[in-house]
Amino acid sequence: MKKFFEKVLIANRGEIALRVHRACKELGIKTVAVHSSADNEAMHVKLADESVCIGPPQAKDSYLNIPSIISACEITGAEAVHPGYGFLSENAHFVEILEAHNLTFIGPSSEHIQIMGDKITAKETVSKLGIPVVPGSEGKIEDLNHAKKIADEIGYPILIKASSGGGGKGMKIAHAPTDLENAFNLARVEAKASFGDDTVYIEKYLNAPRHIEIQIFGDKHGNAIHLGERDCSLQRRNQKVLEEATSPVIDDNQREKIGNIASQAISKLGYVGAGTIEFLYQNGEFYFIEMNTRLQVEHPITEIITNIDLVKEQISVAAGSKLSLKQENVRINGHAIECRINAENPETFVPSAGKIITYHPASGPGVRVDSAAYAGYSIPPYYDSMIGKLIVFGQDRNDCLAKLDRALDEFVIEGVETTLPLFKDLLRNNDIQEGNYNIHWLEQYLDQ
Ligand code: MV4
Repeated sequence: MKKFFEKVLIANRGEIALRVHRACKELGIKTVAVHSSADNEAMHVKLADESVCIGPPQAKDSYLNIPSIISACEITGAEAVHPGYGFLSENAHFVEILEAHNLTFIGPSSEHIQIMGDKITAKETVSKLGIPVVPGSEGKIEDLNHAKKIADEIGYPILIKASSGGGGKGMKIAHAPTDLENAFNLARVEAKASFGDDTVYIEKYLNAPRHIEIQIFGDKHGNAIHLGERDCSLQRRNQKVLEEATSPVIDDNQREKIGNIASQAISKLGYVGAGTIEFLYQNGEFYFIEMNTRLQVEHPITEIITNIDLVKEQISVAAGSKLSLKQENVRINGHAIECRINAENPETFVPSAGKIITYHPASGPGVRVDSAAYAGYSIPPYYDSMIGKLIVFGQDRNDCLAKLDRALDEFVIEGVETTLPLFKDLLRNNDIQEGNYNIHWLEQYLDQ
């Protein structure tokens, strides 16, 4: 077994810090946990070989505190940093600082993070590489007259998006020319307030698409592969709730076609590490919206249907190894579904911080639970409310749904409210059973 690094620092918390720790241990790599003073009793700290407290509870003072994390690397002698998702995972400045300290970032180059972080540059870059994009302005909108011209060309409804945005912040729809001035001004004001940058662009508004993303991987030798798609259409307020792979609406031919377009683009770009190319999918067509330059929360469903450990692969390519397999050896098998279990009221989604009294995760055939929770653990109020992920896999979608139904009956969490009951409700719904949903489905269902 190849080690790749002697010691890796994990710059994250919760289930993803544990997930990275597990991959490191299996590779014979020592781990360093970092944590805030609110996370002294956290599972990722208990399991790591060493731990360093990097600051007070607020993320900006601890998990986002770059000097503290660099110091923790120097004190412990860690050679590489895995950022997980969120926090510093898509921070190009952090990557530059690591490089200046001779530390390896387990992820892409700062240049690629920067390109994809600017949504106009990202769209222009991938479009030139042959990826289909949503019709819209080429580059930024200069003023209202420019907006009018573009909107008339592509036809209403149109969407105004912030170039520094992503995740839906600062988006405004104009259904007709009379809406345009208001939408344009509002989008710019919101973009300025949220990101300190009022650069906006325009796209044709797709009214009822699915959100389908392709997992890609590149190495430092110019190789790239794709690992199929994930359907992440079931979401509420830009937070994914349930994801599945494969998508109920994509067949093998479509997967191969969009997958090859994606991996060829990634190879030409020289992109290194794990990445996700996000598309809207409507009327049989894919339209690029954004690229994420990190490991994603929902990566386990891809691991299951491909039988590839994405975190080990990240570590291996960061150390300079070639991708462990070629595209023709990537086989997609069965079906996987992930449910995000949050400490929230299942109807109002109000966060429910506090102490977990009972914790009995589901298990048995076809069940994986990625979580850092345990009985007696107190969920701190400072971070996101995800307690863990229930991941279920079956031979096909129906088998997977049956196993999910059974696993949800087994899972018991007491002491805090959780979103577990929501998934039981969803499974009883005919549209869910048939895979018949789009990005608006869940919000409409919850409004009834
Ligand atoms: C869109 C769209 C419709 N048409 N772009 C929202 C988050 C950001 N990543 C992109 N988003 C959207 N862009 C065009 N041209 C609809 C959305 C959208 C959405 C996309 C993916 C998943 C959930 C969503 C929820 C609402 C809106």
